[in-house]
Amino acid sequence: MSQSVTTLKTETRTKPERPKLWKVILLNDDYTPREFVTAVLAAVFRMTEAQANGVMLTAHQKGSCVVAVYTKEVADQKAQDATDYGRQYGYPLAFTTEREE
Ligand code: TYC
Repeated sequence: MSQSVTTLKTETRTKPERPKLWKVILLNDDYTPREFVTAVLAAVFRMTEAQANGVMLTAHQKGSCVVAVYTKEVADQKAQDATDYGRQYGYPLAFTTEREE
């Protein structure tokens, strides 16, 4: 009589983790000209002038505005680039990053 071997395979499926995302946040200040903020947003975050103007106005009126969401490395780099841009012209323009819930 031939022998047969049965093996049972258990497969554990784990849902792939969603990559954690980070928000880039624009902070209002009293000194940076509005047009400059709009230009930086358009250049660094590849927004249209109209989109950039809307984000600038929200930060101006509310104190801050979420600009975009990226992986941590990209968010940190963009926030740094945009902040540096203002610094080059002597403006206190500031961007921060915050983990998305
Ligand atoms: N509040 C600035 C002004 O009145 C304009 C400004 C808007 C600056 C948004 C920063 O994130 C900002 N000139």
